[in-house]
Amino acid sequence: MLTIYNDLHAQHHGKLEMFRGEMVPCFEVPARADYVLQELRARRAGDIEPPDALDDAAIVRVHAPRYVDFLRGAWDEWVALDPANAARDAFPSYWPIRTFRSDVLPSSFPARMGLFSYDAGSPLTSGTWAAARQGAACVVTAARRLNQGRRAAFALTRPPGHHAGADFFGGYCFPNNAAIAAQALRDAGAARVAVLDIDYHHGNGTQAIFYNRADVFFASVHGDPHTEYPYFLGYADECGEGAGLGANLNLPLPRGTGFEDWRAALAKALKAIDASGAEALVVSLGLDTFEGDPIAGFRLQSADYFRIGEDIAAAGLPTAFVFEGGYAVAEVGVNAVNVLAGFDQRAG
Ligand code: Q9C
Ligand code: ZN
Repeated sequence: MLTIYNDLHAQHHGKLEMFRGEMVPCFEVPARADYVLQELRARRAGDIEPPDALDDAAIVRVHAPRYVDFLRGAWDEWVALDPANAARDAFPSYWPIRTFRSDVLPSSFPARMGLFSYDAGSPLTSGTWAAARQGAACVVTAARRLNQGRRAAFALTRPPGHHAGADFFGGYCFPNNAAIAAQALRDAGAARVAVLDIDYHHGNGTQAIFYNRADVFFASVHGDPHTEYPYFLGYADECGEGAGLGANLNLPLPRGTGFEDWRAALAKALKAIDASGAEALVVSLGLDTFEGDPIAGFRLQSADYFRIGEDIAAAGLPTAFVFEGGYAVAEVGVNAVNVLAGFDQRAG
């Protein structure tokens, strides 16, 4: 499989995240992508290329311009608040929850940090924008390679993307890479595109971006939001709205679910994607479904990831894989490349 690698990913390097009243070391670390790259090389899993150059137009196709402007300047504004901030990552402290206004764009940077986020677990660092922007370039390049006739491509990038909405960050995500990829495929001529999200956590950002659209079908298999992050979206009764009614499928599963039940849910998602008439597929490839993941609760084993790749290949669609979560750092490379190898073997 062709890999488009984000060579700038390590510029996003959060130190600590807020967890239950204390700051703990980040789970979303540069080593995650390093392990995947190392495994791709060790197994000679295909060519590894940098992305084509990108302006921000593809990002603004799915994100609000004022949010993109905010991300672009956020680090400099953070340091301008206090030169000592250069030594610590930026976090929000205030959020405009129900009854507050979100139409006003306050000049205060801490206020805008809250306006454009929904959790305190996603540090913004000096190189977040550089890394994130190059990540968008990776997914647009992957989409381009599909249009040039490739059966599949893998965007190896971080930070991940699927929790980011049109105008907010959260869940370690800033731009929504999968949404940018899906939109790029639409813009290049695919009449309908599907996003299959197999990260442990519901892809709330991707769902929200496409919720009222019929042209991008979203299907997700994830931990039940009653008990699992992101808690406030991802329930089975969310089916899309307006023109998008019927183009959203959530398959929440209880914490502790093993591969047999998980695979049955994947089959349902793939059946729905087939029925949607999608001409191309974007896979939000989270590996935090692994039994050893430190922040998630499913019980998949490394060998199961081959079967996942095979099942996805059987859908027969041009497929862009986008790297999302997966925090068992030492195993994330093996598990990711197992999916790609299973896909390649089945796709031939
Ligand atoms: N102490 C992705 O997998 N909070 N994001 C977990 C851990 C947020 C996960 C708390 C999890 C976000 C892309
Ligand atoms: Zn996740």
